[in-house]
Amino acid sequence: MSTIFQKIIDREIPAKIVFEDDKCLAFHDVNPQAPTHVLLIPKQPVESIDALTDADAALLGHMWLVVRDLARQLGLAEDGYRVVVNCGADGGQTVDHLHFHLLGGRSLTWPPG
Ligand code: DGP
Repeated sequence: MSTIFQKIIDREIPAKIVFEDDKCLAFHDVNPQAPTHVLLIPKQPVESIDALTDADAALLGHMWLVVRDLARQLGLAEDGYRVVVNCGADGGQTVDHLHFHLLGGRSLTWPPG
């Protein structure tokens, strides 16, 4: 089944895209929880962290480096930021396509709810 994020990859629905390459896509979250809230997703349809395989190691390494660069480009690196990946029902995952939340622009509290 095609998720809302697959529809964004396929340009079937609009999103405010901030980065794209052959492996991944980043766009602003529609319901931001911080002044900057961007989602980074792989273009290949991986459901969640739990669905990852050893073959995805290079993809994940690449995505972390994209997060690093995005944080710098969005002006978050100096003051800091948070990267969150929700997994499954108890983790609060609502879209079954792996996504990294990049949050910043304010001081974030801990622990999460
Ligand atoms: P999670 O709860 O971790 O599965 O986060 C899903 C996020 O996806 C949530 O913060 C809201 C965001 N989201 C859901 N639908 C859309 C959409 O159609 N467009 C955009 N830009 N973000 C969406």
